Amino acid sequence: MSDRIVVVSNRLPLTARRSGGRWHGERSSGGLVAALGPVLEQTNGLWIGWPGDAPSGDTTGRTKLLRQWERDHGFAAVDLPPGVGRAFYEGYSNNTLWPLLHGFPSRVTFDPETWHAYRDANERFAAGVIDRVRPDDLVWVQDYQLMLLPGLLREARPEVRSGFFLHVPFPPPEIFRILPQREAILQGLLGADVIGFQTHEHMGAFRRSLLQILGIESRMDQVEVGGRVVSLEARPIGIVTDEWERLVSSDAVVAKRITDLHARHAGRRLILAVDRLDYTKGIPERLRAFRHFLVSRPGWRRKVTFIQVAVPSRERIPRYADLRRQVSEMVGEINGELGTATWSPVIYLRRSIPRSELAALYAAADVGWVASLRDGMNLVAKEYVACQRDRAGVLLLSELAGAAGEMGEAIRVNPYDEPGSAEALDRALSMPEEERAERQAVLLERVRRNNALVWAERSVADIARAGRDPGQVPGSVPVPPVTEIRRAFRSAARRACYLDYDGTLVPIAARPSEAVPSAAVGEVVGALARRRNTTVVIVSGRSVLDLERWFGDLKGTWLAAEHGALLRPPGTDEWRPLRPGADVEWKERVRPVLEHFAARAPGSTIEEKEFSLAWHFRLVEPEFGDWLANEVAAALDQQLAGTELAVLRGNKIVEVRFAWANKGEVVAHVRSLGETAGFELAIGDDRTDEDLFERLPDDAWSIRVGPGSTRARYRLPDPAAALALLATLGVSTRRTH
Ligand code: GDG
Repeated sequence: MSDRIVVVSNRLPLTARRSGGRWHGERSSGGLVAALGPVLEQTNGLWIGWPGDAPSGDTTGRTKLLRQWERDHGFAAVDLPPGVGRAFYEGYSNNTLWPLLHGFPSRVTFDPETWHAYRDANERFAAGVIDRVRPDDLVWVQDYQLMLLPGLLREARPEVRSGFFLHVPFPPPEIFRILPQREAILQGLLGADVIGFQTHEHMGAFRRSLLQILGIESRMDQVEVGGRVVSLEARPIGIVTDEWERLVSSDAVVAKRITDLHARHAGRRLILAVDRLDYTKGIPERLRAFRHFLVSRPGWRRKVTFIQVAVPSRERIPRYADLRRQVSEMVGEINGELGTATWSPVIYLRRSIPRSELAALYAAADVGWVASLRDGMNLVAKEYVACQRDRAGVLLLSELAGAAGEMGEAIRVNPYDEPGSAEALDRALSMPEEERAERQAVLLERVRRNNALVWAERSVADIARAGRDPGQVPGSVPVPPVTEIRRAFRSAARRACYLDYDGTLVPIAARPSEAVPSAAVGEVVGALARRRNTTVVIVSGRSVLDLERWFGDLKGTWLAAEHGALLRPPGTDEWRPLRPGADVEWKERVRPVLEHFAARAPGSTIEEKEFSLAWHFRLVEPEFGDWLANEVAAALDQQLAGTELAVLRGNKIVEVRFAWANKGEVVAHVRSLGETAGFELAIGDDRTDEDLFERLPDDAWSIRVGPGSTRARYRLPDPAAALALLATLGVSTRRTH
């Protein structure tokens, strides 16, 4: 890894503090610091973030300290004026985005002032990056406080590669769309080259929001915007497993604490929960479930103790202060109601405890209980497993935490289900040792393998790769070497040419019916097809009717209609389906949906082909049409999930067709007939032609017509240039076969 890494996060790993008139840095011990430390060190990297409030009065000492940090540690401070900092952090970040992203719309506060502060703060962070970044750096932006930053950086420094990682969930579009600034936030993120999520579920929700809100279609792992490719990755974060294991196995202080805990709670099973005091963590829900457990299973009373560590967090926000009161009251209630003179059911530690104490608790607890109502990942689950090592406690894990996707051997719980959680706790406490050991061994192995260092390295490698694929950099795809192509064409024993129609052989017309081929097109394609040992395939999204009308007389060419769903081999009049027997009864279900939308948008039409249905809205008022198209696509996407159908959002069209009906399949079919040895060429202008390019071998002559990112090797500016190239191949000379 040689490129310098520049991490940007809301907080720096050091906070500037004054005590006794002197300024010093206080380290935060977060997992992110431990994970990123090694990659930053290796590359002599930079970390840019906020160093904590600047008090009024004389700050020369502070300024000196911050300068020294940058020089000695590569920690560069971005200051925020107090008003901005608060409205940015407590306001928009934690009162708007946090509840929204966690799927609690009723807790979201919308305040235009805080939005301005959020933008302002993101601009200040961006300026901090822009001042320092070098062209070869890899910038890696962390989390929801900085969602506008990738876009701002892209505007100012388009050549710099950047990534963004979202530590928290991304909600379904039905929730995300209530955010008044939804477009700006999505556009901000799309400034990055790579957007990383904790889980595929969050990534899928993001993709659906892109479609519904911006009308941008995406593939499973990438999205094309403004001629760039943005990669999407699911990269679940891990912990620095070694550090936790070392604490438990060889730290004397921790060992002593573990012994003390066992002695103090002898004869009782320990249940442990560790959270920031945040409503997403399900603390009241878990207390209720624990009470239910004790009430419904009195046999366990006095035999268990539940230790809840809750670190105060965001206390200036009223909702968090309310939660703090609520939890204290609940603990008091349970202990008062069910405790005895010698036993408290719940031990409540409402403060941050040292890591050594935390490690000892993790190691000593028989059950680790995570009850998040929603959580990006939840590192506590992983830390518990790491500290148990071979002791085999049981992890009770909310199915709504990102970690659930990776930790299948835990007992999964729905944190809203009080009796269900009580039952799961009972099961955990009663589980035979052998089963516990088996589950723990698999979990531990996975926590070790997918650790935070691996996460950081992979994420950085994703960013390093971005923008290095020549198809992704505008202007970097060369024009085709015509002489070389002609030479290859001539010397090949067999040759195959795949030609798209609209936008490739003829310019795109305002109305599809106007895109009639000129006489020159017929001549050029005809001449090419007349060359010996040459297979020509016209492969288009058009219907059989259109292709018959325009190319019916060219008996020497293959025609492929509806993106390849139907084929007419050379020398015949007969069209055959690519997959015989494909059932199209789905059209009966999809047609009413399209009709419903068509009725709302005068001027739009439904086109029915043999294997597809499309809704065209070229004549609808553009903004309304686009909005409606997003709705159609989203509605169908959901309805058709898991079927072999695909919903495609093209230029002024939403089309439903079989996922297998794509141009790549045509290549595969023609190749399977053995007609392609020697020379292969493909020309096309849009996304559907990328399937064509993808199926061809690397040394084939693939040519993209017009702008847009592509995996083709070459680019031509327009259909006229494409036609000129094909014309030179069609001309016979004495030297050819
Ligand atoms: C966000 C996402 C995602 C807790 N109490 C003490 C203490 N901790 C440490 C734990 C753990 C961390 O805090 C909490 O991490 P989580 O992952 O559980 O949750 P969030 O703070 O909400 O983190 C989350 C994470 O980002 C990473 O991407 O997993 O979903 O919400 O490391 O050990 N540490 C010490 N004393 C305590 O009392 N020293």
